[in-house]
Amino acid sequence: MNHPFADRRALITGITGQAGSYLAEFLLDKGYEVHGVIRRASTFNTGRIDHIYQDPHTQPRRLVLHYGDLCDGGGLTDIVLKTEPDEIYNLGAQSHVRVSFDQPLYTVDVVAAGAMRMLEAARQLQRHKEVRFYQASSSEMFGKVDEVPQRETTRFHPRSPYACAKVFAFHQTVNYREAYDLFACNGILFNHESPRRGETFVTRKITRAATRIREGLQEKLYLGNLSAKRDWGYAGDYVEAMWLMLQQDRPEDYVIATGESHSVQEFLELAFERVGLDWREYVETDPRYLRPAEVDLLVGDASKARKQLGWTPATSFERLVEIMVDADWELARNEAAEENRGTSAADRAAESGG
Ligand code: NAP
Ligand code: G4F
Repeated sequence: MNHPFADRRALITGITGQAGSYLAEFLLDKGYEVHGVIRRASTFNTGRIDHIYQDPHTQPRRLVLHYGDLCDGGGLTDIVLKTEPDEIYNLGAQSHVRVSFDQPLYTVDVVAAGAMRMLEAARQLQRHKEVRFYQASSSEMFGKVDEVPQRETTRFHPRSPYACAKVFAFHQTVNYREAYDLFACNGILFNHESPRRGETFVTRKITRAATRIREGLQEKLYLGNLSAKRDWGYAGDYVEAMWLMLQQDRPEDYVIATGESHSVQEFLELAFERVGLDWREYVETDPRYLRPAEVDLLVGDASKARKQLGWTPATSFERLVEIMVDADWELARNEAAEENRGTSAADRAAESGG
């Protein structure tokens, strides 16, 4: 097949994460050769990309993985200079806000210094060839919000070590653009979710629990603050915006959001309703999930992206909840079936005196 982007090469940090996996699919579909940075782990961590890695249409060598770590600048520079990408997407991060209060310095190393290490590597590559850089900035940077809705010009007021680190990375990205003429963009993305969302983020925690409770695999769900409001979109829609930013004539920063905000409780209501349960009977509050400083309300104004990139989100909040619940319900049914098979095997063994 003749792809218009068949001669393009992209490098993604965080390729094994939620957004990285959708972005890799998106770029491979466009014909890109995709390189990804993965961490060495004692267990498999490529579950979200195994289906594309093993896809015979992706081969030969259209998806290549390299061991690396955002804490290791030398290794990252080697990868960038070796792969010579046309586009770099820096999505790698310790991305959990609550965890960043427990591991502040580690979070800063990966998120803030990590972005800087990638920018430095890009700057070195730029001596030989043009390269474009995408930085995964976050609506968490708005924190204790200065205005509603939040747009590109809204003042930052970060409320966690994670958000402070993202603010640093944001400004360094702008600085490399201005100081070194690097084509570098910040995508200020509001929360995006999917069936591939990590299970400790609130949406996925809810959809996993609702479906597991429905299938008799779990009794209770323990949560923190139910009144926080977020602008939740679908991760599959948001990766296109990242790519579009790097296809423009000039590098700029863009807010990517749906423009709608919903509380954690609204998400709970819809998810439990979808499986025919009343959430009030199953949810309890656990102070362990509260944060030392909370972000109460996020809602984005993506009109710049709509006008300049032609980007709009395709998936509504209600549809997002359905997609996530339905995917987790299938998982829960399989788990329940597995458990029954295990039980009946054990019963048979007991009956036969085994
Ligand atoms: P995610 O699912 O948590 O994925 C994070 C990725 O970073 C994983 O591939 C992870 O590898 C990798 N990583 C973590 N520490 C690393 C290190 N030290 N060196 C190299 N790689 C490392 O996050 P996501 O939801 O896809 O988000 C992608 C990016 O967008 C992140 O930078 C996040 O902060 C940012 N962001 C996310 C949202 C959102 O709502 N999802 C909104 C705004 C911005 P392992 O698989 O090995 O853990
Ligand atoms: O799902 P969350 O952990 O996501 P949060 O903190 O908004 O951060 C996510 O979105 C950011 C973009 O705005 C990204 F930059 C970041 O990397 C990450 O992807 O929490 C959402 C809300 C919070 O207000 C939290 O306090 O849900 C509340 N919540 C209530 N109970 C909970 C829980 N959050 C989690 N994770 N677990 C709970 O039990």
